[in-house]
Amino acid sequence: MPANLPPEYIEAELRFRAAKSPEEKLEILRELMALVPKHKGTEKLRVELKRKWAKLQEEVQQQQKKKGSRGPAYDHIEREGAGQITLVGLPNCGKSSLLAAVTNAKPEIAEYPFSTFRPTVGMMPFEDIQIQLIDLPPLSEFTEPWVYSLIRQCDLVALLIDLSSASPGEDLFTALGWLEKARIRLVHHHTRDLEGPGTVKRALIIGTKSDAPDAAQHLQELQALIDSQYRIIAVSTLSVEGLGDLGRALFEGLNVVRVYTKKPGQPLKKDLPYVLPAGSTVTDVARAIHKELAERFAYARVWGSSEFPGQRVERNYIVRDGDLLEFHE
Ligand SMILES: Nc1nc2c(ncn2[C@@H]2O[C@H](COP(=O)(O)OP(=O)(O)OP(=O)(O)O)[C@@H](O)[C@H]2O)c(=O)[nH]1
Ligand SMILES: [Mg+2]
Repeated sequence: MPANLPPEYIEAELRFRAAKSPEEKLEILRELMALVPKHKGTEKLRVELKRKWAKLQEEVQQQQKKKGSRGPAYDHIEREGAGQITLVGLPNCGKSSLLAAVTNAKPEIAEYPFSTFRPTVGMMPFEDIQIQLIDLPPLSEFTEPWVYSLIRQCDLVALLIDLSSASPGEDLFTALGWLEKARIRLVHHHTRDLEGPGTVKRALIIGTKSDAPDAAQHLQELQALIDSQYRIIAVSTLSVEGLGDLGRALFEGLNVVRVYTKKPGQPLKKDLPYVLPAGSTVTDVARAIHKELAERFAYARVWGSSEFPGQRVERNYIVRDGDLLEFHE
C-alpha cells in the first residue's frame, strides 16, 4: 500500500474488510475511491480499486437478477418548467457534471463509471424560463427499464458524447445501439413526424469535455459522421466553453414558443410567459389561459411577430416566440 494515504482512507479500508454484503462493500469502495489522493504513487492502487469496483458491481447486479428484484423504479418524473430534457449517454461521459454545472442540483460525480444509479432533476434557467434536466444512469447492459421509460416520456433527449474518448464516433453508435434495443429512435429536434415503429424522440447531441487535448479533432470527426442528422454543440464543464450558449440551444431543441399576454389598456409589459408548442395559434394561447376565453374571444392584437405593433389578428394566427398578446371579446 502506498504511503501517505489519509487516515480516513485507512479507516474506510478497515470497514471495507469487515463488510459482509457486496452492496455494503460497494458503498465503502465508493468512499475509498474518493479518498485516494490522485498522484503517480497511487496509480496502481486506483487501478486496483476500479477493478474491485467493477467486479463487485457485477456481483450485485447478478444477485439482483437472481432474486428477481428490479431495484428501485422511477417510472415517471413530473414535468416542470418549459420542457423536460433527459441527459443520456455512455458511462462517465459527463452527464452528472453537466447537470451540476448548469443547475442547482448536486448529483454524484466521479471519475469512475456507473456513479449515477438514480435520476436527479435540476432546473436550468434560460432568460425568463426554466428548463427541467434529468440526469440518468448510463446506457449499458446494466441499464434498468425505468431509465428507458423516462427517456420515452421526455420532450427532448440530450445525447452526451465524450469528446475525450478514444473514438466518439463509435461511442455514438454504441449509445444509439442501446437505445435502439429499447426501441427508441432519435431524430433531429426539428423533425415534425414522430411516427413509430417504437418511440421516436427529438434529440440533439452535446459533445462533452471539449477542453480535452483531442477534443477539437474529435468534434470535427463526429460532425462529419453526423452530417446534419442532428445538431451538435460542444461544452466543457471545466473551461465552461459552450455553457453560455447551451440554454438557447436546449430551448430551440424543445420547439416551443414563449408568449406574453396583457389586458387591453395595460402597458406593453412582458410578465411571465406561457410556453406552448411551436406552431400554436392565438386560440391555443387563449385556451392555455382559460377554456372559456378560447371560445369567447373575437380577435387578438399582437406585438412582436405581426407586421405592425398591436396588429389585429384572427383566431388562427400562428404566434412566434416573444409575442405579446391582447385578447378582445
Ligand atoms: N476534462 C473534463 N472532465 C470532465 C468534464 N466533465 C466531466 N468530467 C469528468 O468526467 C468524469 C465523469 O463525470 P460524471 O459527470 O460523473 O459522468 P457521468 O456521465 O455522470 O457518469 P456515470 O453517471 O457514471 O455514467 C469525472 O471525473 C468528471 O470530473 C469536462 O468538461 N472536462
Ligand atoms: Mg452520472
